Amino acid sequence: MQEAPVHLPSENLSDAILQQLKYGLGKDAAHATRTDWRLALSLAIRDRIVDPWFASTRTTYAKQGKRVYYLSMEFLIGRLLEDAAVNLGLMDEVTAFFDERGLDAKAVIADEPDAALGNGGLGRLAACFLESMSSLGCPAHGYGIRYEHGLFRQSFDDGRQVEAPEDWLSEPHAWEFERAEVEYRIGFGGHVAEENGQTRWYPGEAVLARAYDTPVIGWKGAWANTLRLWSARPEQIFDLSRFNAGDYYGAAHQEALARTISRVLYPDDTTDEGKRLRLKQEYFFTAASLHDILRRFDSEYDDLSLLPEKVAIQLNDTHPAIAGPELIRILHDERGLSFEQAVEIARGCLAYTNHTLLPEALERWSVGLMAHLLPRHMQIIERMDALHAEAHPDRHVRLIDHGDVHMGPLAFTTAHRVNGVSALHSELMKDTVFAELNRLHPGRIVNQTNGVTPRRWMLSANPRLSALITEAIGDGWVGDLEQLQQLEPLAEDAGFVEAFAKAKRANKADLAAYLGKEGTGVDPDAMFDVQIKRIHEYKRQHLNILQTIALWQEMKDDPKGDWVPTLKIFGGKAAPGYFFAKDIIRLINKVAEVVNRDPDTRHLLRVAYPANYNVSLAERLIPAAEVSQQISTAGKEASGTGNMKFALNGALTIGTLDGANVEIRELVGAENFFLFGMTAEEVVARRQVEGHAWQAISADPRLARALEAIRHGTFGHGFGGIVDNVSGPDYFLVSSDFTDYWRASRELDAAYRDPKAWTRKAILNVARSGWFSSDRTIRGYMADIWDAKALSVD
Ligand code: B1N
Repeated sequence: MQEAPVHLPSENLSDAILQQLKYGLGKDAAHATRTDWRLALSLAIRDRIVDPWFASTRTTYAKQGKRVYYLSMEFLIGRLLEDAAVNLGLMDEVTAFFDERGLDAKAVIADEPDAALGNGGLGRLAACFLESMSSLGCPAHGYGIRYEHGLFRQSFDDGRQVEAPEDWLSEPHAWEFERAEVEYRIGFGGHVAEENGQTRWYPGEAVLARAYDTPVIGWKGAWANTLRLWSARPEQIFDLSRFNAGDYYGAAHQEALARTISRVLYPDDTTDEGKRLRLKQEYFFTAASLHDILRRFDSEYDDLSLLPEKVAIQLNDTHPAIAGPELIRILHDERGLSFEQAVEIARGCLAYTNHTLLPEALERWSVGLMAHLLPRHMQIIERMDALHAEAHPDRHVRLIDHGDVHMGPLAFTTAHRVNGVSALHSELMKDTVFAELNRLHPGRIVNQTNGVTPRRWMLSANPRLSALITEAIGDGWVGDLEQLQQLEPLAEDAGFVEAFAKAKRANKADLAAYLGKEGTGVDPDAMFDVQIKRIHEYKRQHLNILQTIALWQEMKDDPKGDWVPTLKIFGGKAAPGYFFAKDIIRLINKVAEVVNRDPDTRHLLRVAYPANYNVSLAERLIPAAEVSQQISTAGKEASGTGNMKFALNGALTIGTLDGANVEIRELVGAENFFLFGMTAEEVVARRQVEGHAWQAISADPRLARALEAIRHGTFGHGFGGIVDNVSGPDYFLVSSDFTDYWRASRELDAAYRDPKAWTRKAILNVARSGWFSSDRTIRGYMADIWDAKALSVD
């Protein structure tokens, strides 16, 4: 943690950086390391955020605006320096400052650790939303956990994923302000007592939640919100009597236990392990956030019935769903409202976003565990369950079923709005997991299709394309992404088409140089085909690698054929306990080894799998991509957000009708999108066909041959699990979709052979992707869910 700057920020950025280096860090320019420069720059930029940040807070108080609270277990924020510099319009000055000193600004920026306080799309969405809420002037706080260790670091050993702890806080962190005075006591366990007709919970143990604030500055620096993360501390630092008795371990026990709560991010993406610590984490940050929200409310108003008018609380999936019972507990037990009033006010404030329909990802907690850790909340859940059953006696929705508390239905019944993250996903929610609840509460489910912030995913990640766009249509698109539509006519302009292709080629050359350093020599003129996301059977990286194997085999048959030289890039981590996904990783790495050294084909096909995919690597890969692989089994990917980033950066999608792919295809045009595969409905029907995988393999000799090569050890051994799965149960229908995927892949090759026509399609993808800005998404939440108004500093 850095000390607060001792000097007022200088007007001139160069002077401010030098001042911070000297007075903030105590370093002389002659001896400054890259990290010193990075910190000095960060502190100088942070200084410029403070005034707009204070002004935003003052404005919200003065105008008594409705505040939005975004509760999320994950904020995958990545690096913050460039975001801030870009939003404040300081990038040119920053580059000039380091140029003058013979230093590389890019390297200084890349020195910042990538804050990986999230697993994947859900956490990155929260980060894009924070930036958009600031850019729009929506008064908001993000609330989450200040994990000491973010998502594990991935490396490969003989193709196998190896996990190492991530340690971002071991380096100085320039962005946060520790708030030692903002600390809440969070209880667990204990017992519940009735006193004078009032119910009181007496926790058996407690930890302290301490606040750490990171300002989030919006576009053009006009507004800034706060990301407040909680860190767990013991109530008592250590047990002095035990220490004095020589029991050093015992003395430190309490502290270790407490700190464990904010120690590590759970590395699960879309599957949940029923772990007691996870439930503690969930309650810990939710309770601390609610205390904080109510403290702020109490400082302004004295009538609790105003709460829904002044406070909107968004639950990012069910991870903070204990907010319902906790808010009801506070309002009823502690503030004396009737149970019914408390439920009504809580529901008026709360809204819930569902991010997945995968059954294994729908959170449940055993009644025993819940009653043990949160006895009063368990009683409240039971009472709500009974009330719901009473109100709808002929229905079967239960919050508690087979000895488990179901967090989805709990979140649904304690929220006034429930939203899905793409049009298809929201419809499927109504038809499947929440069918019954949707009948009971028609209109409660709404859709807000995800989005991505153009400041990070275009302006900073792709400066070449950004400059080209700004030259063509001005810079209004950065704050209003739909303006990209003005590029449409330029798809017919030979000069623009050429400049666009040149920008993409330069991005590819940058990436080729980077991958070269990583060990995969690649040809920047090959077609760059990218699949980056968590490794999961439903995302079907194994479908992609099977197709790659089949392609390699055909190339080997006919190396003189008219092939499109292709670079297949994979990136992504598997949950450490997800062994099938780890086998897929090893298979991709082993295929890469074989294919990359094959003298017959190495000029035609390469496979690259850079380790430790994270936000910063995505920022390198996406601007250089030409093909975006979005090939999940239809009905399984709730939305996707990578798919939007690719289209926005001019990659063409090969994909299924799943999640937001459906909307991408509608907007960019079917002729600019390579569709394949079964629809969600067909998927359900296909699973009923006896021997579907075997039938598909028998009908497609390419697929049969690729599977045969794996079985015979062409890529080493130990892949029987994958082959058996896709030839047998094949729940994710890899085999059944293979033939159509092959067809679409070859159509893609054919299209790539005509560079002008390809670039035209790429330009149309960019021009028609404006709708996927997270600004649009946040406006939707503000209007349909939060009833919140944007403010501006006068
Ligand atoms: O949320 C993203 C979507 O774009 C993706 O399609 C979706 O898969 C992703 C348990 C999850 N759904 N569920 C999770 C993450 C962590 C965890 O412990 C579930 N992530 C998604 C944004 O809407």
